[in-house]
Amino acid sequence: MSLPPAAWLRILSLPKTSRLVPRTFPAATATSPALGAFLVPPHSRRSSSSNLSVQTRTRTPKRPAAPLRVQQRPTSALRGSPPTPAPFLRLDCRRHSHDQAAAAEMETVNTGERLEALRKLMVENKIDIYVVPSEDAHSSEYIAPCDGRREFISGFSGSAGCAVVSFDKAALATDGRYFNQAAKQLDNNWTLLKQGIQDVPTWQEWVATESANGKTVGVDPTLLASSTAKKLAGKIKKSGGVDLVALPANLVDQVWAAERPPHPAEPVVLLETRFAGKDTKSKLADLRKELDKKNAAGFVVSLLDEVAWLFNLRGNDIPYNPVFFSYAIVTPDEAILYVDKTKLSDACQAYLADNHVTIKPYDAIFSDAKQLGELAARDKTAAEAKKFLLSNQTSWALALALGGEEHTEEVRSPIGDAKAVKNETELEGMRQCHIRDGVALIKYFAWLEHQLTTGVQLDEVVAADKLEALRAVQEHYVGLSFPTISSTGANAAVIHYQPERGNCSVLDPNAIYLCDSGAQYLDGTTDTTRTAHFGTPTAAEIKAYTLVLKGNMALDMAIFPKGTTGFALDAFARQFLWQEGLDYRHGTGHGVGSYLNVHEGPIGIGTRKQYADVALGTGNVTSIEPGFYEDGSYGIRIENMAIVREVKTTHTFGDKPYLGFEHVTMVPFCRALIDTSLLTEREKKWLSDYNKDVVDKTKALLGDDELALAWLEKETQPF
Ligand SMILES: [Mn+2]
Repeated sequence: MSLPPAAWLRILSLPKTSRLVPRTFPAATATSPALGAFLVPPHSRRSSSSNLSVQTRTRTPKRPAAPLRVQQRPTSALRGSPPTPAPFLRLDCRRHSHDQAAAAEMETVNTGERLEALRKLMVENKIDIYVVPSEDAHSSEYIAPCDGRREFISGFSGSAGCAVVSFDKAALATDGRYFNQAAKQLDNNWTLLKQGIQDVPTWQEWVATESANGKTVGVDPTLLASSTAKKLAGKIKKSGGVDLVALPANLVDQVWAAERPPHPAEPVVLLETRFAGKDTKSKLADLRKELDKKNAAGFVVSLLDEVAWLFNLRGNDIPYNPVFFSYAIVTPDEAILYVDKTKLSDACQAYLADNHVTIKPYDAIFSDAKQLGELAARDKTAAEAKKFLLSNQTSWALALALGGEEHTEEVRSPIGDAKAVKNETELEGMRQCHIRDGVALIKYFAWLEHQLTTGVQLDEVVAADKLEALRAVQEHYVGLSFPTISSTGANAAVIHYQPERGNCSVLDPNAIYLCDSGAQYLDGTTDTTRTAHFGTPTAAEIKAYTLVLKGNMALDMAIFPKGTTGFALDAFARQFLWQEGLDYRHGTGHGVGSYLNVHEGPIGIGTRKQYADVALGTGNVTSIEPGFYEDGSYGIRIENMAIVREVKTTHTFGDKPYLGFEHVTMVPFCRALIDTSLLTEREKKWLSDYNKDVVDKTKALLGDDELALAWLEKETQPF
């Protein structure tokens, strides 16, 4: 799966001005310069219909651009689900599946009263314009329902965008993925700012223009990165506005009041060292070494997956991401975890005590940060010498509390860097969970082929449900790692397609079927895409699939010296498409967490120059996922997960280690879509070896599933 923009912003931890574009996304937009980082703009949809032979109900998805991983909507299942007892956390599948109560989503919301209430509060707070970002206080890729402020005030439910409100105007900025959806959902109080379209202002420009003649702009500083706030304040002043003001209370929350969903309070559990591979003591010691190298006063951790990784804890506060609301501060002699203590099991508390971690309430981070900032200010020499390090996605509120630029320094997170280098336990977990995940996928494709070739009608969500059920019985399964992209025919060309229950297409047995899905297991996180055809594919589909597969194999087989970046490697995957004048508008690979977020930085493989900033290294895990999309007709993507390993080479020019990939995904490719005549002997051997590997690792786990055994045999014949 590819990533949503916001995620990449923080994942890459690059200066905002130079972020990578997430995979699906359209060119950078105002809300998030990263939009389009991993993915470049989606193809503009063609109006001409495809020549699909069957009556596939190809419809525009309700959430066209929903980033691969979309924000979940609150459902009754979500609110009512009792927490599963420790030690193993089971994510509520309903909450984490495509079973969103999404039906009402595309309806226009009347925002008149909400805006009126907000404007009243703006008067009371002496501001003229109010900014409502999409993000939560941790720059999360997915947000909890209680953080859906931008959706509440504007009525627009897409995952990316920014709402800005003045006394007589309201504007919603979003990117190309969401133009249709926003146009449908916004009522006539709102102007849609189509980001990336020529002459349409970014929301920052809109705010700057509207603030001319001495207007004051307000924002909740917990929801804006410090660097974004700084730039915005500059623009406002430059165009004649007064300033950007950090308001202590969130105005939208006050309007939302009792209707606002509660802050999640899901249990937090310990991830045993047999899965994590390294204890918190050692991780803290490594971090302190980094702090020492940088002569830093401490590191403030505000990204939820970084906190979860550092303390070997997992939670369930955010859909698909096993994280929990928290912050942490690590200094040379203290480690403080800010979390609602009632969420922590006894085992967690004992573990934290054993690792010399102090627990404080979640909200106490701000007063503590303030105190630390004041201390640093008092001690002049120390203040001169030592600053607090912050990830560049840390909120403006935290940076302000610490005393602003004078006492803080934005860096690429040392925890993010450490987390991306998996230890041997995590790597083995990654291999093992991909075998179990492969078993589920093999059973699924065998079942699906049988259904479709025997005339059974299935829609995209019903099919995805079956896959989820097959995964759920696998050992160490916790939940899905993102909403399954189950797409037939032309829907497969919509890179971030997400089928909607009860309102999606019926699978066309004679069209391409693309399935991009993944799961969370205690020992790892999976993300696999396979494209299949259960009937007679067209020559164009076969050609395109074969070119994409060749690209996947070429990157998988690449050997490169230590220091090589994902930017340099990207062309390995595209070369065969390029030779035909074809390409795809998304990145080629993203890092993945170990039973953590499916999109994880700082590494990645793609064409943006920012991918040149971080070299791939031993222990990194990345996806390899080239694709090709024929709008209105079909889409192809083939995604394996791979570990970066040192390889043996005849020489070692430059006295450097040479690196290569070890794929861990174990699911056969679609034979009906492979044109063998386009393959070299080396590629045929690679495929035969891959198939043998898949059979060796999964066959014994298929039990007496005759359908799966037969399908596996059929799909893995040597080339
Ligand atoms: Mn992926």
